[in-house]
Amino acid sequence: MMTHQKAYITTPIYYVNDVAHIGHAYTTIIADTLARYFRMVGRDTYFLTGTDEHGQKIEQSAQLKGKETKAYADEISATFRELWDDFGISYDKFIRTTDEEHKQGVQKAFNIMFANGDIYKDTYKGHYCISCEAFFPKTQLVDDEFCPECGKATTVVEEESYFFRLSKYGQRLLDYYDQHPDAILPKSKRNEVIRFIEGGLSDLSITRTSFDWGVKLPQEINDPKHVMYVWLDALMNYVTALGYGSDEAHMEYWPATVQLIGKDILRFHAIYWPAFLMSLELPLPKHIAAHGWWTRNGEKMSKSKGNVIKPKEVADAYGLDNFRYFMLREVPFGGDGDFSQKALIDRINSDLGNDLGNLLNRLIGMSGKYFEGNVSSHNVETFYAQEFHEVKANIASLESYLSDIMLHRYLEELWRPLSIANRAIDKYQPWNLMKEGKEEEAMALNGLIANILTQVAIMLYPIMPQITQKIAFALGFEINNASWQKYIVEGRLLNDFIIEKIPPLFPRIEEQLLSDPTPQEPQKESKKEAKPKENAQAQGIALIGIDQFFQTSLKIGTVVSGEEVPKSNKLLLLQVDIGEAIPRQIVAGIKEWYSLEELIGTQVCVVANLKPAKLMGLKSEGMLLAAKDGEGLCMIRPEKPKAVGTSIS
Ligand code: ME8
Repeated sequence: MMTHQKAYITTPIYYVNDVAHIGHAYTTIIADTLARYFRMVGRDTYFLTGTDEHGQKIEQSAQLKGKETKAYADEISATFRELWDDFGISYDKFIRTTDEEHKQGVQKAFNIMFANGDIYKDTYKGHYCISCEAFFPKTQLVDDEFCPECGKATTVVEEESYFFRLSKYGQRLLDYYDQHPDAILPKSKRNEVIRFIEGGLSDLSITRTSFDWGVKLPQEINDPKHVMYVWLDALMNYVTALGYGSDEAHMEYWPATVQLIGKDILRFHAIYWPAFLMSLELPLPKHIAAHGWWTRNGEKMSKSKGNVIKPKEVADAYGLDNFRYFMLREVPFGGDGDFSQKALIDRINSDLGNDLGNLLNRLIGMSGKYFEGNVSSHNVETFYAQEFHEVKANIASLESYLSDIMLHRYLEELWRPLSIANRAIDKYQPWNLMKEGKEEEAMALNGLIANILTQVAIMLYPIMPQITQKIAFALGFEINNASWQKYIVEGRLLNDFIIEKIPPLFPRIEEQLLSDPTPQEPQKESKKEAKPKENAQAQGIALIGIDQFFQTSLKIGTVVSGEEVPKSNKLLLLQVDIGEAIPRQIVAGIKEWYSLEELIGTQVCVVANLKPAKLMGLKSEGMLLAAKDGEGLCMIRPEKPKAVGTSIS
């Protein structure tokens, strides 16, 4: 990976159908870590993130919220950007696919692919999953209808479409992955991709005509009813952000060094994307690195499941750097991880508090007590040669873990010098050395610890940029390329200095700081006082007029009958009388909290003018009002019986 001096790191561009959760934060934090590392080691680094704003999914989300699509995209895109700014994410560019330059770049790509014969026009007939923005052949569907990736109902699409000759690139892709065995990381994921390609690639439909929230085809093609398929549009962002198709200002950063993604979008990045690049005669990225899923009690996080964890809340409660450390240390890169506050607290108290923070405290304490804060590196090698050299070898081994994006291993290894230092204190017992008049040995021991902390702080900086600068401050230096060069590359020792007494960096956390709705982690009393809620405007909730409110038709209904939805743990199929000729059929995700007996014959509040939707293949003609918090869900019902069909206002 360290073969060329420039470094280009990318995250996926996130859909603006919803605000960021810890899965998004995870990808972005890994990318930020790599970017900071590359900058620290002196590479000319460019770090890209941004938002993916076109396609049917975004258009539908905006409609559901009653907003104009671009205004909606602006709003959600800004929340991503604000979160990354708040987190100090060191991106160089935040791209939006609604940017003009991006659209120009995508059109240029289309023209080139068209001119070289890789694009042709035909008719697409098949199934499309709007949630995944992906086409699936019938053979891959679950029960002939449901998306194999996300389980939602697909829609049948039959429309004129332009196709990309993906089938032409199968062998070239296989050859490429054969010659570049570390192009896909972790390596275990490579086999998955190869098997998929070997199964045969079909040509890819790359335009749509049934909606128009997307990049238009280039004028030269003269076919205005088509817009680009959102994945062609989105994948191109990695080069349009560098100026492809516009000013070409940063194209020298291409090919990317590492493109970080979640495993859900590996197929798009390891098959479609390189095929597009081959067609455009652009080099392929050095590495596509796919991480696993963060889940909640084993389930994928999603807003509809109510198990989303807000990254800002976690970082505010536990500290941003601690959160970063936890995410990278807790889960082997590529594997899935279940988020729990208990695991986070354990990491903070144990790895960070005991192993790292306490070591610094002991150094501050010992140098204060015995040497008026003076620390000297003289004689470190004389008295502690073995420890010193073990640490040196360990630090030198770290880069290989980073190259393979094995950040959990990197951190695991980085903790060895800390345990060497902690063990050295226990073994040599400086208080006894002082009693025995071996002051030089005691001073050299402090010197050893200070130098170990220096090296650990520098190497930990990309993961914990704020805390490590505080450690460096206590030790009298600043972490940057010069100090990396001096203490890591050249292996120089600290000059004599007076240690700065800083407050403990990782105060012990005794109990969960955020309320936690999961049954597996019983909710404890929150240590922090619940903050009073800000008013709606200050929380960023858009205010609406009364007329907008009345666009929603809310009615009193009575549940007249119901049944369980086969194979579903969540859904009930209810018939609800809202005063119309026949009861409405409503599929409600409330089975975890209500039995049919508890519902039939009772009154509920119904959103009566929702567009019908299909859930597990069943038509749903409305929605029941309910409220869910950490304790579970309850229906919203009239206080006294009311005639069915009564409007709620
Ligand atoms: O897929 N655990 O956008 P997206 C870990 N716009 N990571 C997660 C996660 C989870 N539970 N949920 C999301 C898209 N992610 C497209 C990408 S790129 C040209 C277009 C992370 O908003 C993970 O990196 O659905 C995943 O790949 C990405 O968010 C998907 O974000």
